Amino acid sequence: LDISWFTDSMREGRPVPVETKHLIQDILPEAPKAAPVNKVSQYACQRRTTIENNNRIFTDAFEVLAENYEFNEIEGRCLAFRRAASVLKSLPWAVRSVGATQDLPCLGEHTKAVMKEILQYGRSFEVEKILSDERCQTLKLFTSVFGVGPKTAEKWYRRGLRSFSDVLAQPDIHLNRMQQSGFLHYGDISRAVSKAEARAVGNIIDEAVHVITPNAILALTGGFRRGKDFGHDVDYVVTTTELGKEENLLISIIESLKKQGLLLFSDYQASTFDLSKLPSHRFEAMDHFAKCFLILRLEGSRVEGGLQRAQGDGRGWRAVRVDLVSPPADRFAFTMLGWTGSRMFERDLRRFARLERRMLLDNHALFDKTKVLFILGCTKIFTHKGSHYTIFTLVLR
Ligand code: DCT
Ligand code: MG
Repeated sequence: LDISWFTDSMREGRPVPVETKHLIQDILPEAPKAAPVNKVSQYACQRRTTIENNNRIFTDAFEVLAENYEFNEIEGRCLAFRRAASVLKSLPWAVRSVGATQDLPCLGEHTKAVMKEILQYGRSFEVEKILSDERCQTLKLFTSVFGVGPKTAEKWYRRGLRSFSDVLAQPDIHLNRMQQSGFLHYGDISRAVSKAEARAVGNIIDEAVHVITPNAILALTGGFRRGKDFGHDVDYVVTTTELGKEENLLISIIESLKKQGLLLFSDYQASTFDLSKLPSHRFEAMDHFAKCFLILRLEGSRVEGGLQRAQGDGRGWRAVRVDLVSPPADRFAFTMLGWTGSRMFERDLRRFARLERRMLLDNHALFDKTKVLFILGCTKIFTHKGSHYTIFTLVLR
C-alpha cells in the first residue's frame, strides 16, 4: 500500500476520509508529527495526565521492573522506571516506535531497550524472566498482605517460606496485629474498591463525625479524587473548622465506628505536627498529622449498586481498607494536595517547587526560601494555565 499520497494530503491539509486517517495513524512508524513531543516536561506536575493510559503495554512492564528494583533496594533504577512510566502515561498518543520518543524526558537507555523489545516481539524478555522468578513471585505475594513490607517478605523468603500456609504454619512467627488482620481479610482487601463503595464509606464517616461536631469538613482524596473508578483503599481528609478541635476527632470517630460494630482493625497515630519545626528541609515520606489506618465492615445495603464481591460470596458485607488523616483546618489545602497523589505527581511537585521556584512544599506548608516566609492561608496551592501548572501564592497572611 502506497500511503504517501494520503500522508502528503494530511500534511497539506487536503481532506482525507476519517477512516483512512485513522488507518494511516495506526500503521505509520512514527507518532503523528503534530504530537507535542518536544513540549513534554520532566516534571509530572507540569504534564496534563488523564486516567486514560495509551501506553499500558510499556508502563505495565516498567512497573514490574520498578518493583523488582524496589525488592532489591536499588532505589535509583526503581525511580527511573517509575519516572519513565509517568511520562508515557501523560502522552495522548500511543508510542509506535522508539524513534518517536527521542524528545521525551526521563527515558534512558535501559527503558528504551525494553520498549524496543516490546515493539519488536510484543513482550520484554527481562520482564518475563522477573515474572517467572521464584523470589520475585514470593516477595510480591507476601507484600500483598496488609502490614507486610519488603523486609519482612525477604526474611520469610530466606527461611524457605513460599506460601501463606507456609508462613501461618510457623509456630515461631509472631504476626503483629496489622498482619493478623491482613491475613484474616486478605480476600476482601486485595479486591478493588469501587467509587460507590468509597462514597458509602464517606457517608459512614460523615454521619459519625457530624454527631461529634457540626463544623466537620470531610473530603475524599487519593486515587478517587484523581478520577479513578477503582482503588486499593479509600482515603479521606477529615477535620473541623474549629482550630485545635481536630486533635481528638479521629479517636472519637474510631470510638463511634467501634460502637456501631463496623471497626475490624484500627491503627491510630497521634499528631506529631509542630509548627515551630517547619520548614522541614529533609524529605519525609509521611506527614505529621493525626491519622489512622482502618479496616471497616461495609454493608452491601449502604452501597449504591451493591458490593464488589468475589464469585460465590454470599455475605452481605465486605471489608474495606480506609485511611483517615486529620490536619488542623489551616493545613487543609496542603494535606489535600499531598494526599491526592499520584506518588510521582507529589514527588515532582516538591521537586518543581524546590528547583524552579526556590520553595519548600510538603503536606504541612509552602515556604518561600527567597523571601524567607511561609505562605499561609492558601485556598489554592497551585493552579493550571493552559497546559502548564504553576505553584500559586494566593493569599499571604
Ligand atoms: N502518597 C505519597 N507518597 C507515598 C504514598 C502515598 O505521596 N509514598 C500520597 C499520594 C496518594 C495518597 O497518598 C494516598 O495513597 P494511596 O492510597 O496509596 O494511593 P492512591 O493513589 O489512592 O492509590 P489507590 O487508588 O490504589 O488507593
Ligand atoms: Mg488510595
